[in-house]
Amino acid sequence: MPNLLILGGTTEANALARAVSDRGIEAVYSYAGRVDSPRPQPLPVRVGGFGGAEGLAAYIRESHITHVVDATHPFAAQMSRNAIDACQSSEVPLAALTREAWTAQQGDAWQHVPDITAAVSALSGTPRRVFLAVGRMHLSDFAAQPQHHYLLRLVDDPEELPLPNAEVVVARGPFTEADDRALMQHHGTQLVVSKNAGGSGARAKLDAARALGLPVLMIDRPILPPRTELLSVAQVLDWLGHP
Ligand code: 3Y8
Ligand code: NAP
Repeated sequence: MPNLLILGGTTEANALARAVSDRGIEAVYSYAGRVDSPRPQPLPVRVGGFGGAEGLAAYIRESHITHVVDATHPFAAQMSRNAIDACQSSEVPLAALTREAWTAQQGDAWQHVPDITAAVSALSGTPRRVFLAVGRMHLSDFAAQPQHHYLLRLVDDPEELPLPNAEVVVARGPFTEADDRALMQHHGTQLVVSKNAGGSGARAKLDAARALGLPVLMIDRPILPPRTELLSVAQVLDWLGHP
């Protein structure tokens, strides 16, 4: 009988947690502890870092974990790298539950940049009204371009902001196109900045941008070392031998 560790924090991780719980498979769901009140889960939850790859390997051994599913966000690159190292050293099978990158469709006006630093550079120039929908953790990078009027969407109310000209919407996804369209029209958005998260939980702003004829600055996801990558809960259950 498997004893599964789910590295969570995404819509897909939550769907997996429900399926695993429904089947009575022993599992624990792990959050980093990034937000004040993470979504409750139908599984036992642990919150906080493990202490690097070594700490994760120790956790796997001490908790007699038999399988690890890395269902973290494509930009949670450090966690994913640690999972690969820790599962290698503790000889426990690892699979990633991930989602295809978004690709531009007819009517999209995307400019791709390789990472957050390149996105900051691409924002040089005259002031614009920018919907900076990349969360909180990298906001200080964008302080290099203070000239814009930013619309920020954050999961928790921020203590202070590193941007002089910004308004904050406190909301957690999944979001809808209608709401994102209304939000962007109300703000007078001229440019949307987005991570290429993939999945359904954050794509509303891209559909709204297309509908409004707005350009998108699309930040490509970090490159990860090779690992087993699955694209659905069903594939994970098969991988666990629990279809
Ligand atoms: C703590 C756990 C669900 C899962 C919800 C998904 C979808 C909605 C869209 C926008 C983009 C952003 C952000 C986003 C989305 C889902 C999913 C997703 C983007 C929660 C959650 C945790 C986090 C952490 C948080 C980051 C931030 C990123 C906000 C839970 C709600 C911008 C990523 O304040 C902070 O420190 C926030 C940190 C990492 C990125 C950043 O750099 O700030 N996610 N998000 C997880 C943990 O502690 O382990 O409470 O549910 C989960 C979700 N956020 O169905 O309910 O699956 O991707 N999360 C991005 O894509 O750019 C918002 O606003 O359009
Ligand atoms: P990260 O930069 O890859 O990870 C940094 C460190 O945070 C990791 O080394 C680990 O600490 C800890 N950590 C990350 N995810 C963890 C988890 N699920 N359980 C336990 N510890 C975790 O990660 P991040 O980008 O900050 O993402 C943190 C969480 O937010 C993840 O659950 C991710 O799925 C979720 N999330 C992130 C984004 C995003 O845009 N980055 C978007 C949506 C959701 P130790 O080294 O001490 O073990």
